[in-house]
Amino acid sequence: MLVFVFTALSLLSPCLATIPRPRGVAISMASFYKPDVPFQCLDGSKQVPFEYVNDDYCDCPDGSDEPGTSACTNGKFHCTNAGYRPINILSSRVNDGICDCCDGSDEWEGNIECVNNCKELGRKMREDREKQMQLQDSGYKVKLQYMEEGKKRRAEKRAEMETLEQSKVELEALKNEVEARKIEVEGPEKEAKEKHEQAWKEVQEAKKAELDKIKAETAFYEMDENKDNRVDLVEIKAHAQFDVDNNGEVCDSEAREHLEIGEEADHVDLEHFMEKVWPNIRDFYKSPAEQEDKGDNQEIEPKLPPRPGRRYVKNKLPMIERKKLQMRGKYTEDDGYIDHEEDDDEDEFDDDDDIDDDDDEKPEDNMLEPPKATSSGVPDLVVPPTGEEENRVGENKTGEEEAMPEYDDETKQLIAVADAARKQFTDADNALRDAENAIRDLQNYLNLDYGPNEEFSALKGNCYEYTDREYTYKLCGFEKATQRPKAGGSETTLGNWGKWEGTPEDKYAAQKYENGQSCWNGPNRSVKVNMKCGLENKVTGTSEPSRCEYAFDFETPARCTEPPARASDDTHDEL
Ligand code: MAN
Repeated sequence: MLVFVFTALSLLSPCLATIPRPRGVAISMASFYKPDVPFQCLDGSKQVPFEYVNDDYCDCPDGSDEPGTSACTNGKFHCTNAGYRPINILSSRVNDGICDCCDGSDEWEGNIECVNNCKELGRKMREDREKQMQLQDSGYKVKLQYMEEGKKRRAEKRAEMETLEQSKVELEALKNEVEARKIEVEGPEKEAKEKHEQAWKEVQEAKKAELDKIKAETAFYEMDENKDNRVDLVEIKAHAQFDVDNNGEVCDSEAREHLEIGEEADHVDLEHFMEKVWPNIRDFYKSPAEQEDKGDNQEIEPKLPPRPGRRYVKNKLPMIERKKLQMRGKYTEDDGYIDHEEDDDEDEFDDDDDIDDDDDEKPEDNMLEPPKATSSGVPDLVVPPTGEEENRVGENKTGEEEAMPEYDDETKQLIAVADAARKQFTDADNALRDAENAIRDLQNYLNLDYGPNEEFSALKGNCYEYTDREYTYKLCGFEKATQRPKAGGSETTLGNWGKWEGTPEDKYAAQKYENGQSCWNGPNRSVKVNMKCGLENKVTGTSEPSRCEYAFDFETPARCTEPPARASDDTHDEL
């Protein structure tokens, strides 16, 4: 306040501010320039008569004898600048025709007329200073709120963390408990399910064995062409699949080997066939129909006028029938059935077996005729379905997998109990994970440095945008900085929160966001955010001082400081 008073006084009566001293000398130096004693150069190098001061001749090496002329190149001229700020200028600027001092005192020779605008400059300076003080004042009030909120937030997070740590312990115990219960009830459940599944498997296997038995019997009767209930060497030789050495015929030894008989025997009965022969051939055995079919399932059109809607299918004729027809000249391998006497021999083979009704096909039409029961007691053969109609074990009629029957009530009950225990376990496990995740988030929050008084925590979780001619930049406090082209296109990460990067004296003057997206042929992008006091949080400017290294200007109340007492300024006038 005192300074203001002095300033005001000096403005009112400038004469009060005059203390005798040579031109260009500050009041504070006046005592070194006493007119009645020799002048001591200020660097102490020599003494000269006082008349040498400002005589336009440079005597002192430090130029101190010529404060008010341009005689010394290294001299200093002091502008009093009453009403504004006193300054020192190089004495070479004295009387150089340019007004350097706002009071015009440097141009005392009158080469140029200088207007004294010190008052005006002083007023402007004080206004600016006042504005700054007001800004700091208002900003600091917000900062106080930030500090309070930040501290509160930290305390809340710490408390939350403690609660969660406690819940975590409890949840771990609960998880262990329900896990033990789960294991306990899953045992009987597993056992009961396995029992049921095993029983189902056995049923399936029995079905499979039954089917295999039918296939074996079918194969036996297919091979037994002369229907004597034996498969003999001649009959097995008719099956090219037993031609192991591929020489075009099934020789005796090959036939015997497959029939599992020695030199002395020449046939096998059904029992021997099923027990010894079938296991060895089941994988490659082909029914006569399959052998004839060899892939292209050719149809044999009869030469006789076909009945409308009927056709003769080559593989529908049992081999023995074909042989009979062949002997009578009514069948050739190339042409199929040939009729010379229209329809006269229809009864040679059963229409139902040999002719398909296109529109009215019955499943039985595709089956081989079962051998009739014989006097020797061979049972009627149950012929398995052939081709696509065949039901595989484990599949239903439509080819879908046959579903396992439902579990019995007791097993269902065990499953229900185990399901409930599993659910309890999953719930406990999820709750524990949630707690762990929340603890991690809290830890991340608490690990950050939000300033000496938590004031910067106001930036956490908030984003601020700034758009220049080309890009929209975004700063998300303590998280990341991005850039998006205005013309459209994807967002580029310029950096992720790194550290405070102010000066050693003022650590919180800048933030660094680093390790952004890599720059082609350059460094990973990074941003330095320079922070200064402002009434609100905002990015006020962005630049890219070097490629992929960005600088943001950011204003925040968190950077405002308690304004110093208003009296302390340097506009004091020299009295
Ligand atoms: C993009 C922007 C620019 C950057 C170049 C570098 O265009 O991220 O700021 O200078 O890539 O190739």
